[in-house]
Amino acid sequence: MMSTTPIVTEMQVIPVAGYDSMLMTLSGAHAPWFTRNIVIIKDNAGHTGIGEIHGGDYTCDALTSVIPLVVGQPIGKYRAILDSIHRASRKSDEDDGEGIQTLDISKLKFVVKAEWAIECALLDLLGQYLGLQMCELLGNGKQRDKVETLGYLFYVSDKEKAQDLPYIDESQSSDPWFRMRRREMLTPEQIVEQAQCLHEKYGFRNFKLKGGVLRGEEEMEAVRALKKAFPNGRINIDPNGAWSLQEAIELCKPMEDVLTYIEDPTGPEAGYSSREVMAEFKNAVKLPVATNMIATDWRQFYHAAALKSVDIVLADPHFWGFDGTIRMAQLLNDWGLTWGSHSNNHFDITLAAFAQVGAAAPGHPTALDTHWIWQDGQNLLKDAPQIVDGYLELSDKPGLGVTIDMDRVMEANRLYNSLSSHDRDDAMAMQYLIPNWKYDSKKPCLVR
Ligand code: GKR
Ligand code: MG
Repeated sequence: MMSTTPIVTEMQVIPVAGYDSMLMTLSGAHAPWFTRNIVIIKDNAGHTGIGEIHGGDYTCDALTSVIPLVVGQPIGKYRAILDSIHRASRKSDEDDGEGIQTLDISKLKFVVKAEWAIECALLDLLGQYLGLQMCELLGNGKQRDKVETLGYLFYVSDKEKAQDLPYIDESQSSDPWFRMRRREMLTPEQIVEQAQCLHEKYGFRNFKLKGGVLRGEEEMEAVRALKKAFPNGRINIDPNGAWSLQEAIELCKPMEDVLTYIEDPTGPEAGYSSREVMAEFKNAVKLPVATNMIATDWRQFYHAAALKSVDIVLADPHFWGFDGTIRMAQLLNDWGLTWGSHSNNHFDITLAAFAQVGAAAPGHPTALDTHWIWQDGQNLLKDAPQIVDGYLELSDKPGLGVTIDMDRVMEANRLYNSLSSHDRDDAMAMQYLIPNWKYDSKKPCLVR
């Protein structure tokens, strides 16, 4: 009889919430909380595997509905398990296929694939069974021991302007970054202070400013100030497609010696898709172009690659899966292009997963995005990975290499259950700043 790997005995899906700052983006202002779904899978060898994915009832229901396809299966057949989930899932009637090329965040749940949290948990179990780190099971195996990450800078609004909303207060913290991250930061000087504080705490030398908030010229002023403060630093900006093609060219041409890359400068316009518009942008401006908006699946990537619209694909494992992300990293490396990862707000289980994919990506990935600095301290792990000297450390233990803290998970689940809505809605908090504010993919959120 063929020998088998351990059998899955149990799969739990636990929705959780954590606290956030009033971070500003094209979509509006982050609410006081963000939500995620945690998957915990146990096997009959006594191991526990974990994964984390975006929050909300849509993703939670998708995960819960496939539990029967996972329990009872041998972990070594994880590819067949994922295949059975793909075959069983069908496109939602609400999913118009646009993806997030206009950063309509109500569509994010269609770009995120719930089953990648299951893939993570199964690879965690398989790694523990084989005594190998998860990165050894991906692509060509481990490429590095630590993964470069960037300091993700955000404009932050004054939470006192939304007094009904219970934003977390850390003004009494002994940690300078924890105190700073909850207060208003809207000027170029404050963005530089933010970067300096992050450099002190985590050692970042690379920074990305989330744009789409103020007028493009004002945001470029902040980018110039950052470059002055960190002359050897790699500085990027991501306005999430807020600028028209003409505006993007005018803003970015003078920045060719300042920016390292520009992320999603433009979106769809005048009947052209953002893949076409970004190709035209690339003809006009000598800057590498990154995206997490116009290539979020293989079909979109086919068109983006055919049009040469991008140089850097920020292929996030929550969109592409672990196997898919590394497949993308290999392909980009073979073609002389660059892989990196996008992020949304997340807990430390996702941080540990970023360490594993970052360690397995071949070539020279660009420093990975992570929102975790805005959540640092709200750990769901007993041994959260650390960012030291700008690098995310990789656990040397097998699998994902970390241990879940169930007390913290259940606390985060209680917070989730206390919320009236589980979906991200950046218009809600934004309306405290600008009454009747409505999302417009072509207008920075504070420009109305
Ligand atoms: O978390 O507000 C945010 C980001 O703006 C997010 O929505 C984007 O998906 O960070 C992301 C990006 O790089 O486009
Ligand atoms: Mg982006």
